[in-house]
Amino acid sequence: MRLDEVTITKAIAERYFDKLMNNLELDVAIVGGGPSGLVAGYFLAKAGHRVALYERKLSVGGGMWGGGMLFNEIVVQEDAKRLLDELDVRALPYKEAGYYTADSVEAVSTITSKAVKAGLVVFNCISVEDIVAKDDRISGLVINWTAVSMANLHVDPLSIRSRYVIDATGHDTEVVAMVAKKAPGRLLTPSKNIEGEKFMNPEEAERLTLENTKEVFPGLYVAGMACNATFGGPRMGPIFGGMLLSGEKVACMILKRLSE
Ligand code: 48F
Repeated sequence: MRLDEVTITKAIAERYFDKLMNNLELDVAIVGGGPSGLVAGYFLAKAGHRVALYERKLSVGGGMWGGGMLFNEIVVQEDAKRLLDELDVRALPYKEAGYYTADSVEAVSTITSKAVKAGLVVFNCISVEDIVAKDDRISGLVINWTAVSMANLHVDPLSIRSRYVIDATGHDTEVVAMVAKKAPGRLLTPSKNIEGEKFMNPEEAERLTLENTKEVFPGLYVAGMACNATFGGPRMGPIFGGMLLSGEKVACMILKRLSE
């Protein structure tokens, strides 16, 4: 067989455009491919919904690759160990009871693989730069190539429609920030605006991440570190149980809404 460069080009272009066209109207759009976004995508896709994840960078995984200060190990507490089991990530018990460690490269690659094989469609190198809202409810996302903003080019974006959106963008809680800017004083937070992340406190942060995994504007949910930034919880450092549990919780909440 002779390999032809134009056939290779056609195969890539056609397959990508099929993927794009098949994912313009979604049940759930996830912004951010860190641990919380990937886990949410896994559970939503596993339940049979059309769900796509947009990640600004070339690779998904967010803050998990680097473990703590580039030591590529993550810590997960007892409560979330069952999720590592479900996702086929090997967890090693630490000598102090209730703590487990996992190799961060195995964690990112295995969770991503499980999510994609469950049906999650990942669009990498795409940044969400705005939201679509109709009748005071989020109804979609405005997307553009990350390379466009990196090169500071003046290029108009495209849009997709989605019944629900998850902001899993981490510390910067970017989608919520877009809503707060365009509809000030309308968030479902105590101050009606972004509360802002607090000092490091792993115990409190892990509890509050889960508690604050919820709808923050009609149609828009927060997951992972974005919960703490939005609702005013502390940061927790390289313990990842709360991120995984938050991804599972947001998926369960949206699955319930989708079934109503
Ligand atoms: O920060 P990130 O890993 O989010 P997370 O799931 O997990 C937080 C932990 O990694 C860690 C921690 C707890 O242990 O404190 O920080 O809450 O991943 C967020 C992802 O979102 C992408 C970003 O590149 C990263 O991979 N992202 C952020 N803004 C956008 C975006 C955007 N506007 N469009 C697309 N992707």
